[in-house]
Amino acid sequence: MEKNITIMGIPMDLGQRHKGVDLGPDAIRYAGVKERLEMLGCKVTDIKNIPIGRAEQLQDDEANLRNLKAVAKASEEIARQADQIVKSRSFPLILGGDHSIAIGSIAGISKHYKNLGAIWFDAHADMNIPETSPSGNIHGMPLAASLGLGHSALTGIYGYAPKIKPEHIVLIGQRDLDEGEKDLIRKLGIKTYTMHEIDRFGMEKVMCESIAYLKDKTDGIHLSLDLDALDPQEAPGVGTPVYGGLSFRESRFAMELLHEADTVVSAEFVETNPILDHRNKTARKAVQLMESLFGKKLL
Ligand code: B3U
Ligand code: MN
Ligand code: MN
Repeated sequence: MEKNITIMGIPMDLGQRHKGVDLGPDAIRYAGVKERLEMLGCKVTDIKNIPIGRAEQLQDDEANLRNLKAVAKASEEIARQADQIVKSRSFPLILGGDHSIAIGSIAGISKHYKNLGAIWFDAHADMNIPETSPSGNIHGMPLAASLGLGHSALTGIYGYAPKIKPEHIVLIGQRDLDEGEKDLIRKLGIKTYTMHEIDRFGMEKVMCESIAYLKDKTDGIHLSLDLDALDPQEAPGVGTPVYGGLSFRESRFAMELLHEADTVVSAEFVETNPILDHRNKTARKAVQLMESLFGKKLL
């Protein structure tokens, strides 16, 4: 695992309807992310928050794509910044913000890899396109957009498409998929471990299989972790909680196995919403997961 880490905060809330997710990066900082990773021996730089435009100033009324222009504009800037971090040979540790930020982060990072892999921990699949989305919220679309599916204003971010191939993606923790997403997952043959498979086989098998599946065909793995992958009893500070999720214990074990595998090259922790949280516990869990990802041992 890389020891030079660059933290970038993205106070993005335009991809969904809840106030407060824009405060996610600062909630995670308040939970001590920099200090805790430094205690592990990492060299950590925090480039602070990337400014995100206000929706009101950017008129955008595309069909079933809320705040399209504002999200697209922000995505270009996120891509540029993520690109710079990888260029500087540092590990991009991106703090959201809603999950629409993944459109920009993957756009900036994937440029540096021939075959970027992605592991997507989420209660959802984020594989909607405007035609299938029940909400019009772009945070339900970033994985589809990265695959080159959906509106060209999102698929074409940073001047190229697609950013990632279906056979280089693993979905973990799903329990709330829309019909259109299910069809697309089946059609593209995307490797998916829903909560059913996690309960049936256990996290160890799921992670070992996922890592083995991506190992030889990818040259780096991007970790995209939506805090709503965790059960809302343990991580209540998210906009769209779904019961029956991962325990903190399983999630931490997954991070420990990723650390051992040593193939994660970039990561984002998204959807932390301190307004909906209890005493910042979701942000604190996020930081503990990061510690495990970067090698914290229990003994
Ligand atoms: N699939 C639904 C709900 C959703 C997606 N991502 C989150 N919620 N966080 C949608 O609106 O696309
Ligand atoms: Mn998500
Ligand atoms: Mn989600």
